[in-house]
Amino acid sequence: MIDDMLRTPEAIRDAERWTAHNYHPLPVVISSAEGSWLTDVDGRRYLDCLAGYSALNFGHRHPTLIAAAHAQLDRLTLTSRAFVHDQFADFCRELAELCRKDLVLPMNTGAEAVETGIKVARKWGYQVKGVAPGQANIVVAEGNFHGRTTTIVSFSTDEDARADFGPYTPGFTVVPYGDLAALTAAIDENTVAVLIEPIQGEQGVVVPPAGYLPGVRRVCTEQNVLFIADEIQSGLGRTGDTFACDHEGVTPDMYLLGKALGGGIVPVSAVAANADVLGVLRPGQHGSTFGGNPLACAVATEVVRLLATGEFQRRSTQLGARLHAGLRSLVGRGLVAVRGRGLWAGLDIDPALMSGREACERLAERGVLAKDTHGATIRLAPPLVITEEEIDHAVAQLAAVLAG
Ligand code: IF1
Repeated sequence: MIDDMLRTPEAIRDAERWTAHNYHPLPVVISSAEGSWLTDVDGRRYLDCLAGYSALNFGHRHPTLIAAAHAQLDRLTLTSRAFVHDQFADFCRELAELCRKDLVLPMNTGAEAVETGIKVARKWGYQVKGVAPGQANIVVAEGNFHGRTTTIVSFSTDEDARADFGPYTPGFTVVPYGDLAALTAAIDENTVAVLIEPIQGEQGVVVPPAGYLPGVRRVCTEQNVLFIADEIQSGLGRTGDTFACDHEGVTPDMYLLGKALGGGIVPVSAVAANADVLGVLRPGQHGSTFGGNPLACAVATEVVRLLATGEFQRRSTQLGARLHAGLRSLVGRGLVAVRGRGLWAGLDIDPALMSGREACERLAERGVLAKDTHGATIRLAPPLVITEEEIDHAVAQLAAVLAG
């Protein structure tokens, strides 16, 4: 009887009726959220261990970010880049300073930042490095995920993401992730950039071997190739540092940022690089209707200020140690392997027990929301505002699911 009264099944049917089926969401219908907690249409509460794929690093509706959005909504929301607005300079300056770079180019989605990085690297290659016209190539990694545009899926190694979207964009060389020798061998006189995730998110939170990122940095410097770090998911506090590259003291030539930069409120992405790179762009050569809009800048400036304190990076380090200790205790008790850094973990479940999807369905029944990546792998990426007790609760629910 109570099930008949639940609004969830009806809300799911309505959603499925009117949308393309490019997702297979868990059967939960969220209606409100605060901090690390979500509430569904029937009043059930869930601990959020996905955080919008790291777009909600500061939790749902962080008061500082919501206040910035409310204030800006009552003043100015959009001008286009045909004019300047009074939120723009602060955002670009403060983000550039956080990245220790000269310049920032604001966009909206992560894929737009990636596409911007590809275009800028190619133009830099022709105009600065002297690569023959139309010959630029970019080295990328197996298991990459950089977004869903036709150019980006052209170099994906995930058939689900790539199949039947051709003809594909040329100019990309795929090498095994973490293999510095293969990456070095793939660089030739036409290589303008290496584009990698410092930790591969969708592949299952894959941390490269120690020394790999410093090696990529060294080889790119030696070969006059731009090192582009896609920190859209790994950046902005997720791994315990401001950027995942920081963990090994590596500074890329270009940061690609997104997700949490928008505070979980508006889509905000950006490319940060020095003037010798971003300076290749002239008016009319690249742009976006919403890129750098006043509302986005107002929220993202407060995001940068939250990160400038180091508080969230410390939380991610300290609470991440607690999370990983708890997860490691489950290896051999249903988990095969645990990977990750900070408040970010990829878990390989014993495939004989259940799939990642099934594990996430059972976790949802226990009030914890997470997302599988592939096969029997799930990722945990809670908001960085999560508490020790909530971490212990999530690990306990996972242990119960694995114990059957
Ligand atoms: C989906 C995955 C995660 C990203 C990195 C660029 C982008 C993403 C490292 C593009 C986006 C999102 C896309 C979303 C689910 C999610 C995802 F499962 F698809 F792969 F997080 F792992 N670089 N990742 O992770 O940013 O254009 O989406 O703003 O497409 O289902 P976007």
